[in-house]
Amino acid sequence: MHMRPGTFVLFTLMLMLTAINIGANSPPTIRASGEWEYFGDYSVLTLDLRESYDSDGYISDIVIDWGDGTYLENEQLASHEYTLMESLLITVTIWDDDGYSSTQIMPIAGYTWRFEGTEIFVDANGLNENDFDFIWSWGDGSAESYGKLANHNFEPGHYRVFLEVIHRESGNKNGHHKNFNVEANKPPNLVYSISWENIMGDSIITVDMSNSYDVDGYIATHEIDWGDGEYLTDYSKAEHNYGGLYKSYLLSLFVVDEEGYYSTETIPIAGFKLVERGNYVELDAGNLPADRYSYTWDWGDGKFSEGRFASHTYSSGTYLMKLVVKDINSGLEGSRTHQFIINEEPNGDGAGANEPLDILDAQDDGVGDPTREGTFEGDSNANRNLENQTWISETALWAIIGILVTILCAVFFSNR
Ligand SMILES: [Ca+2]
Ligand SMILES: [Ca+2]
Repeated sequence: MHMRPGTFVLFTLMLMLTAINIGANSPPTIRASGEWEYFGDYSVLTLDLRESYDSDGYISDIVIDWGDGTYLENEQLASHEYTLMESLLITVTIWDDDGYSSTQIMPIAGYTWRFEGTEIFVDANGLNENDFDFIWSWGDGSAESYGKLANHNFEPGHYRVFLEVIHRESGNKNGHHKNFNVEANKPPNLVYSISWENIMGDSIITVDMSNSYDVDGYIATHEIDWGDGEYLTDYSKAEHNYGGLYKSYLLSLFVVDEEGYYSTETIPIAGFKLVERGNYVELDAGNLPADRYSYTWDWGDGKFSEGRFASHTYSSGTYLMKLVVKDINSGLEGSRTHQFIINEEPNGDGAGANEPLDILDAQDDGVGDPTREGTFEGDSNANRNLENQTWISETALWAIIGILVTILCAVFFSNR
């Protein structure tokens, strides 16, 4: 085979050039800097790659992986929004004209938080604890490192919590701070509704406190004192039978948070005993403290009476009588209605309207107390810890007194 010398020289030169080229090409150099702007619930990072270069060629391709599933190609100056609720990794890859590439990774610090009372619980999510360090500076002089999950108890005050995430291998890092106002524990908010049903002459009340909440913790217990000696704990919704409701009661509701702070409300439950003599009625609403509760009787005929005891003389007709029992201080009230149907019954003696009227029918109309809803935002009273107050029902008190008397008697007689 004959080869012309010129062809051989060209071929050799090409081989040499290729070899020089392979041996000499440098991958591109990445120079990145970032700037943050903060906008309340999100932040914008502007990433500047314009200082990046290729020493022996030119940059042909740029890919930015923002770490949240989105990418951007061929921008040297790029902005991206972050909520900073988790730690992320930005990966920048740059290719040169020879198809060589360089990659740089940059962590982004972010975290979620929640408070239980004055204690913060933080979670940096995302990145792997084997490759990254997480350093939490609490803003009160203390700091701890290395975990994605951390918690810290504050004194009430204002704190700047700083998280720094460091990539161990490269040393690349990013920090992010959030400001917190830490306040003393807030009492829970009592939200309740009350509904009535009258079944076979019994008054059944349903109390629902399940919408109650605690802004800085959780509700640990719900308690109900029905006011008739019955007491219930650990139910947010419950039903109770007040029977014929022959007197008024005080229904007390409690919600207690995990730190023992509580909110309470006491609602009057209106009830009465009824005595009928012809068209004359006598009522007794029971013995709630007279200085704290008012009783208003709306006879349904345009007339009103006040006080625990009341009496009224009706003329013939149908009347919806309503008793309202009101807490003078709180304004909370309970009501109960009763329908009187009073007919003039001629007895044949011709005396007509001057005859006593007979009550033909006096029945509970089942209206009862309409469903009420209330919210309680807490007052100075509610800031006290439950531990400072002994809650004891009247029945329990008498039971304890009974036991004490029995013990004293036993001691007294055994010593004789
Ligand atoms: Ca190059
Ligand atoms: Ca609380």
